[in-house]
Amino acid sequence: MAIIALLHGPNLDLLGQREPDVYGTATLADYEAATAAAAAAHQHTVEAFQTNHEGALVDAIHAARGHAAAIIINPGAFTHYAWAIHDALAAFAGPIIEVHISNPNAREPWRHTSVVAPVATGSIVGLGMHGYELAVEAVARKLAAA
Ligand code: CA2
Repeated sequence: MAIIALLHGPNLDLLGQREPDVYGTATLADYEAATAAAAAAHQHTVEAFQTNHEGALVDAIHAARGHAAAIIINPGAFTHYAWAIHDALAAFAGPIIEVHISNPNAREPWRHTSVVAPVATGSIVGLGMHGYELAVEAVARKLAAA
């Protein structure tokens, strides 16, 4: 059994409250519950955290070092420019799955760059909640093979 850190960046606390055409109607609590259920099927535990502050997200990534076996992270808009998030993730030894609810590559050009992708084990975009369940499957398989 392993701990998976599920980390969400800015504005994702608004899920289900605005922009349902882009992000659907599920709330952040729904995402966390679906991820936890997928992890429980593999006897893993999810510890979820959301913040609107870059430094707090860096701190959460640091806290995962030596505590969580893997990170599933949706850094929100930090994805596109926050090199401090990149550097913090680079210092994490386990699998890192970057997840986006929408497909940033199909949206505005400034969303096409991810500074997180180069330090992620893999990235899953555009699949909504299913993307989080797939991220858990990927983590579970990586941890089983480790
Ligand atoms: O598609 C994703 O998961 C994103 O990470 C979401 C970020 C966006 O900046 C990325 O480019 C792609 C934005 C999250 C904002 O979420 C909201 C949800 C409801 C209402 C308003 C914002």
